[in-house]
Amino acid sequence: MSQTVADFLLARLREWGVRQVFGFPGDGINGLLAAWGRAENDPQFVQSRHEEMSAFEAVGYAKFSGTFGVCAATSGPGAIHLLNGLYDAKLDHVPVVAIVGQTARSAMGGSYQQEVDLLSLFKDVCSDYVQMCTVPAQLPNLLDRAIRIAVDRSAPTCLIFPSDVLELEYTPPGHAFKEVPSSLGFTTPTITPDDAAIRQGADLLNAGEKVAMLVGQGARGCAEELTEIADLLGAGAAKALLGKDVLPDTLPWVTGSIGLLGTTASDELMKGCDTLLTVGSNFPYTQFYPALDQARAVQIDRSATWIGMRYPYELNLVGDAKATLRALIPLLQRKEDRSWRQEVEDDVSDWWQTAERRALTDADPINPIRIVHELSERLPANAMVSSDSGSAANWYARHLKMRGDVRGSLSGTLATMGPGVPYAIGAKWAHPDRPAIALVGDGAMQMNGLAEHITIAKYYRQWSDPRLIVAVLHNDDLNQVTWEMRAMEGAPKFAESQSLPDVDYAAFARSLGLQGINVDTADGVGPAWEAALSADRPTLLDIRCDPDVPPIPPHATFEQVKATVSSVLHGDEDSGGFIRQGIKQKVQQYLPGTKEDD
Ligand SMILES: Cc1ncc(C[n+]2csc(CCOP(=O)(O)OP(=O)(O)O)c2C)c(N)n1
Ligand SMILES: [Mg+2]
Repeated sequence: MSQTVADFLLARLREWGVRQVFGFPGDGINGLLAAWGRAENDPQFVQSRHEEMSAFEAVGYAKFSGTFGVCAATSGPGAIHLLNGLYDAKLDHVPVVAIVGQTARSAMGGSYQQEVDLLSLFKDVCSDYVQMCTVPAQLPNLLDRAIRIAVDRSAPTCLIFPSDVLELEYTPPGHAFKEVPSSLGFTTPTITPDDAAIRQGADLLNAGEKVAMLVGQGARGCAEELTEIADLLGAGAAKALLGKDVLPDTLPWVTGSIGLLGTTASDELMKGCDTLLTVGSNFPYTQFYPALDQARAVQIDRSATWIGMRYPYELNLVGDAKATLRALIPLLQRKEDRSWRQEVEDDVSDWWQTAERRALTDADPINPIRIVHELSERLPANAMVSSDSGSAANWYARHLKMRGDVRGSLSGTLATMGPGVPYAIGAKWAHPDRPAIALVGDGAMQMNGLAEHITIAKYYRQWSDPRLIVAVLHNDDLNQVTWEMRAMEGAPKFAESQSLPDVDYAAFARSLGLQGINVDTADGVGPAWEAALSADRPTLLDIRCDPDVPPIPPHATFEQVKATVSSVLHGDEDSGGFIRQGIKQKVQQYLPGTKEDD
């Protein structure tokens, strides 16, 4: 039998090294599914419960593997379901290729069933590259470019296939007018700023007395260079959310996360520095940078598209982070006065003491911070950790202590609910021999996580290390929203919107043949992590935790916050009168980013 377009598409994906495609079927891609059968499921079709999960799994795969992810869906509704996951890829700069079906060419433009204008639908999210394949000879070039552009720009791209095109006989482009032959692969250049620019950067850093570094995901793989620079300059380093795994938190000069989800030590670092070196980060919240006239600053970023924003940088160095840092190192002078470095290290040590105190403060029934604290103490050095949006993101950012080769991620920029579990699934396909751990709110579980446990149960036996652990922060509340309402609006919890129906998450996991553990005492948290980490299968930890522990901003003490919380709770019951008298101001004291005069 001759090769169809779909057969060729799968063969080309194999040639690009693709091992899994995260997808969900439908008749827009029937021709592709038939080809998959003929190809004996190579690359493997990984079936989710919902196309958005397929997209998140592709994003998770890409984030944790360092290569690109591929997802597939049918025309119309399937394609639409992919969108949120693809936006997550776009906003966090992750390479993902989406393959979607379309109605047959003979029906296009006829307002046919499931016909949606897919070129327009994907035009924004896949703005770097979205194309429709209408004749077979287009194909190798379309696919090769979709992959190259996704990887080169760290962005999602999309290919649309009318269903009948997938079933056509494949004919390669020839040596002819208006045919576009193509080729596989590419090498990535290492861009370094020129010598004069490096010299200027070094001069600026040498002139400073109190150097702070801000590192983001663009600095991944540069721990050695950052350490050398921190030692030479007596500097400290704060980490943006997506760069949390760039430097381990075991280093005494690493201040942890920055911003609303940040630590006291990062806050002090930014407030006290006279020089800022930003590497591979576009951390958006200006108010957490040094004051505008406080520091001289230099930024390193791989792309001029993303450089120079957020702070009035004196120098914007476009270059590969590792190569640029390496070029800087020989020009940097060791700072003999180590007092700033000592200050940074003292603040770091204070922060971790504060963190522990907060985590071990009693709450009813369990303090959610404790869940992450106990995990930090037991975290395998090769773990891959994801967090969902919601209160878990606060505890992940601030309290999870990264060390060894631990990798971590979350929806940093779109901050969408729902990727915690599918990211962990994507991570397991990237590294089946490493444990994956997801921190997920009960709202996110009800939205996506419960259904995706069916996917976990379906596939876990294929992973050489079967451990995929989901810790559910069971608070019967969309708690992050409840706290945002209190802080930003001065409004009490609106139960109709935020209270969640109670579900036995662990029982659901057990019903699927997974390990499910209900945890309702603080002393049970540590042993529950241990049971999950020593299990021969995936585990869901259903942990009852206190919705009255607020996301604490850098400088509030736990005791202050506890006092505030009880006032706020009283206000909730008081249906608003008490709120107007002062809760707003009180909460604002503890949650920065709100205006005094709101
Ligand atoms: C798709 C989506 N819908 C809504 C939101 C707004 N939102 C952010 S956090 C959150 C609540 C999360 O609740 P849950 O998962 O239970 O976590 P908790 O904060 O209670 O720990 C909501 C609704 C969002 N970020 N994404
Ligand atoms: Mg919740």
